[in-house]
Amino acid sequence: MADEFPVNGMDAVVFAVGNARQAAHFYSTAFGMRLVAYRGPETGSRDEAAYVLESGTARFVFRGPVRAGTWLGRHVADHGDGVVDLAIEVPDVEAAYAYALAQGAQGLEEPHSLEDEHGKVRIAAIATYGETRHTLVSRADYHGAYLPGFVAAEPLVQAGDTFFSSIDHCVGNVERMDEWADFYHRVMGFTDMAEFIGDDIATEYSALMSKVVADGTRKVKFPLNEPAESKRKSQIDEYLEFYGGPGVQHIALATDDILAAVDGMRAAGVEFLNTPDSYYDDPELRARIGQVRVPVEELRSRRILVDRDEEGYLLQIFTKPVQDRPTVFFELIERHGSQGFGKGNFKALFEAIEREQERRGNL
Ligand code: TYF
Ligand code: FE
Repeated sequence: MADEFPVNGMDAVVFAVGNARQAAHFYSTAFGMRLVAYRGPETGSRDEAAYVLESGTARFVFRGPVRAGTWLGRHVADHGDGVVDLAIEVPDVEAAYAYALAQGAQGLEEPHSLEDEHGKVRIAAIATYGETRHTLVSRADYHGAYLPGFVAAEPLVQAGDTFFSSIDHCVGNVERMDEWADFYHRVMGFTDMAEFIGDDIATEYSALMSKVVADGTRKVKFPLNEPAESKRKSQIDEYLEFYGGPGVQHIALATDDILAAVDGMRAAGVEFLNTPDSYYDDPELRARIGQVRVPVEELRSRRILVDRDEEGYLLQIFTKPVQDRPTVFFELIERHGSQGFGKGNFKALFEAIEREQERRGNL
């Protein structure tokens, strides 16, 4: 069957933040990213500054308002720092946009070209959950640092270790998961991946339902969470309340050395969720995970989680929210065959999140 909506992969995660200069500094020093491009008042962008950072193929863009009365400033006032755009690289912007609109997507930007001395890109955009959008980018004929309008920039800090090499998945918190899963099925031809957390599996610990949609090649993976009824306030409800609606919850970053990444990021001040010793002492866990590439003690000392399925195993860990609001956070994930999302860790993970919710007074 022909792919109705071919994609090349994630192009960028675009954040709206109160102070893009400081965000760029934080992601340089604490996340080991490298500034590669910039746009701002000095380059003719009168309303906002934007910093483009990379780590491997992962690209983050931080946009901040430089004057009063902008859309961006209003977005930050409403939602705090957050993700405005999960940009997807596609081979054919016209075809992708036409298909999406024919399938009922809301168009936000008609296909158009941007050009400079480094070549040409084609761009369009469609709406997704909340105030989030998917920019569709074709950059096969472009050789500049990011996009026309941006200038190449030197790293903000001296080069250090790189902690991750690509974007593994981008998770959305929504009010109605099935509606948005259907949106990705219909509009992008995405299909469900195996992992599903529903009422059947849900225990007192998983006050959420989750479904993963992905493109046919599994290069773009979008889990979608919906709050579920429980005795206590769902972590997803906490997000929806503090973000002010649906939005991106976490970005998972693929690493080939999660031990070094956690050590480096912790040393730079990044806070990760804690996992109790009982997780590592559990004989059932020990039996289930079998042999992994390091002794369990190496995982325990760093609070790294491990999960295994028929295809292999994965190591993962979650940061605490990275801004004042209890909204966006990050995941580090090191895959060894498993294409899952750590279902076996949901209980331990959700308990850790609930402990944080409790500390915030939001349970
Ligand atoms: O992306 C995932 O599905 C995993 C697990 O609030 C997860 O990282 C699911 C929900 C959640 C936090 C993590
Ligand atoms: Fe995840």
